[in-house]
Amino acid sequence: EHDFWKTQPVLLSSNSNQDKYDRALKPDISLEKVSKEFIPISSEFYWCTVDIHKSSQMQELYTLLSHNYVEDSDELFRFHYSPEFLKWALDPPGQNPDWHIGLRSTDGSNKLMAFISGSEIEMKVNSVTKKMAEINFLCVNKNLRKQRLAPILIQEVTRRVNLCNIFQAVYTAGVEIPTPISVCQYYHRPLNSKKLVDTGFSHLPPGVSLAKLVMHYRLLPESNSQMPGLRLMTEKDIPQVRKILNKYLNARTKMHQIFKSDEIIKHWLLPKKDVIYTYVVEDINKTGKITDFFSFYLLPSLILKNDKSSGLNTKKVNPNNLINSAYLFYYGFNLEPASGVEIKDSNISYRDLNESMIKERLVLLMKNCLMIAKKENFDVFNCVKIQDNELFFDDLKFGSGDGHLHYYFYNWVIRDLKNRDIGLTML
Ligand code: EN5
Repeated sequence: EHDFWKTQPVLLSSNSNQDKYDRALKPDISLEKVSKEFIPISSEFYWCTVDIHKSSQMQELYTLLSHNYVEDSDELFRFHYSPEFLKWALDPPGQNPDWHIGLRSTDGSNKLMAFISGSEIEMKVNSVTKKMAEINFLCVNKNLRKQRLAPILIQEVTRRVNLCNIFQAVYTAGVEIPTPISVCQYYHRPLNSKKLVDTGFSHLPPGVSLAKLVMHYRLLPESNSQMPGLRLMTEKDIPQVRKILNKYLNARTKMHQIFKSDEIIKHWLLPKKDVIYTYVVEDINKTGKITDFFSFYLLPSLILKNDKSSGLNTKKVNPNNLINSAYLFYYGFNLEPASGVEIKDSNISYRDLNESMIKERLVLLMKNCLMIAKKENFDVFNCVKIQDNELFFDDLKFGSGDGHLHYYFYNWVIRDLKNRDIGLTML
């Protein structure tokens, strides 16, 4: 059990009471002491870095993930990241290309059999600010499972991260390994009930007709809840969005990225068709002043079992074989000028605000978000129970899913966090 994690700087159980928190388990090591050699690997494979700027290599990564990445517990759906999405997710400003690590076959085919990625992220956790590696897209070809390749990929990315003088990492997984800092449930808001029921993503409750269900989840765009001044984010909005986001995360959560530059906000939030959608609310009385924003990304799921589909067996992916899921990314708001609310002291912090004011604003903002996702033809709107998300679930008819997202640190000990203290969204 956990033969690999036993050898790593992670706590092995959540009830291992520590005398000290907010600290590393293993001290930093100097550059000379970090191995300059690849982690040894079976002769069936060789190490490579995947050049995501070469379309042929990006295509190989896309294919590996499309056939072998994360599925739900019943193996009905598999995440289907597009090449454009992967380019966005894997190439933030300052990205180290050596942190796109692959294993290829030595059988003569050179086929990409496994992958892991890292990117540098400035994190604030409780009161400590630290450079960490954000690890994602760990994937091993299905036919090679049980060969213990994941521990080797993790050790190789650890080595390459250590070479850059970074000794902590943050990562998420659908499964439980030693030891989560928080376990957060997925929530779903149907937008296209017929397709969701047809594909087994959701079920008709007993005694409820499809027509009744469609009615229940309808979103009327002509309702009085449309926020005036709502529009797509543009370049000019970047500095204001950055300020709102950093302030919101710092005030409302205990572990989050610090968005250090406008360049980083531009990368993560400026709209990109079929990848990232960000909307801002511009105050109609003060031209250009942004009061709120929200964003979501497109991550389709491939339908694996369906009479009408044959999954990936055909050469091209049939769009009918995909569920178009929107995932909530970041949001934030200034409460001062919102909905007639007057606050005398402009330095008032979010913590001092009545929870119900935050809830009211967020329900309105997220209702607008759902209406846009519906208009953009998404089938379902997903998010995890982190940040202030639980405040809008009931009002906006989100229901809990059967999946959980576990959050982890490597070589960093903290006391468990409540779901609402998590301020990091990973792709
Ligand atoms: C990488 N760093 O399990 C980490 N998804 O609930 C990746 N369930 O879609 C970690 N099983 O509940 C990813 N429908 C971990 C998640 C892996 C994927 C996963 C779950 C999340 C999911 C769906 C489909 C379930 C199919 C059967 C689900 C119910 C929807 C229903 C709609 C109406 C209101 C109630 C909920």
